[in-house]
Amino acid sequence: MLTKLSQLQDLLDRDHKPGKLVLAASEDAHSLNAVVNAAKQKIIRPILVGDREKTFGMAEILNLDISKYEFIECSNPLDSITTSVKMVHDGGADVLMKGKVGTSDMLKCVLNKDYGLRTGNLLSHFAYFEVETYHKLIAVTDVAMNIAPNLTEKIGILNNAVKTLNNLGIEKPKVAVLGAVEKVNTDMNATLDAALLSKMNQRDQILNCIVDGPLAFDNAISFESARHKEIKSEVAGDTDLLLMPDIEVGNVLYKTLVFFARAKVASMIVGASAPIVLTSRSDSEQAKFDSILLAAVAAKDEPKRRKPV
Ligand code: COD
Repeated sequence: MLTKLSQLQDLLDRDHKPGKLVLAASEDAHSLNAVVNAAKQKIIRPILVGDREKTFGMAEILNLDISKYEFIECSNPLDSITTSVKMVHDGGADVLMKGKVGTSDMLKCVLNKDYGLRTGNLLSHFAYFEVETYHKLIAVTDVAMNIAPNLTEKIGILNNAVKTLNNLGIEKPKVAVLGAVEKVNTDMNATLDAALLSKMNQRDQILNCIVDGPLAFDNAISFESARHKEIKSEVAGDTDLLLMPDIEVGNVLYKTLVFFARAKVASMIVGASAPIVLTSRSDSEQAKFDSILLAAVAAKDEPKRRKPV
């Protein structure tokens, strides 16, 4: 059972061959620090793409030696993203990472039909949290890419996250599909979708996990709360993955865990032809480092890279 994000390092093979990570718009202090740290620990080999003057100036202030890394000059962030995404598309790098660029600009480029990282599947965001008050790592999806997923998109988001957890060694993750209440309320769409997803799981239409919902947040993560409400569930109180009803709820939960609960987090985009480290600009250097680690583990588990479409 994983209880700390640092345990992800144990999942890299002893003879781990660091893959190439391309940092798009490298003029970002936290990202630069995290990438150099990950390179020193032989987790990845960096390629920096961005504004040379700003990147090297920042490295000097941070006392980082980036002289030995491959550097590609791009004068503006949009060029940096395009160059970086194309590089991963063409097989020149194994992992993409967002630097000082907007999330939606980055994602639009990733979804580009000609040179993006589409696979034909849905792409979604996966966040993995270490929360002091919970007994194991807990995943949350989707807090940053799919805005208001319909049932079909929720199935895609769920499958992406389950596959990621399976690759991290969690054979049958327990999935709580969240609603505001734990009973189906026909006026609350999230509870209807949750009930359908649970039934699809029972009927083997969604595999390799145990899905229950609707569950409210308290009974999803607390045995006491579930017992108090007399909820009989294999998932309640022992959830590995929280499936969010939409981006607003997900994003507020993400930031609440980080800012109020001081949780640690690693996150990435899954379902693309390569792992994408996509942290928010306000995330700490530690969150960026842990996200690189998570992506490196994910890249290792996909040796036969899915071809971009
Ligand atoms: N997976 C695969 N293909 C997708 C996905 C997806 N998740 N989303 C869209 N597509 C495909 C569509 O099928 C279509 O072919 C093409 O991409 C464009 O689709 P649009 O027009 O619906 O998408 P865009 O380009 O307008 O927007 C896509 C974004 C991911 C940019 C958009 O959904 C978005 O802004 N998401 C939120 C990002 C954000 O601001 N996050 C911040 C939180 S920190």
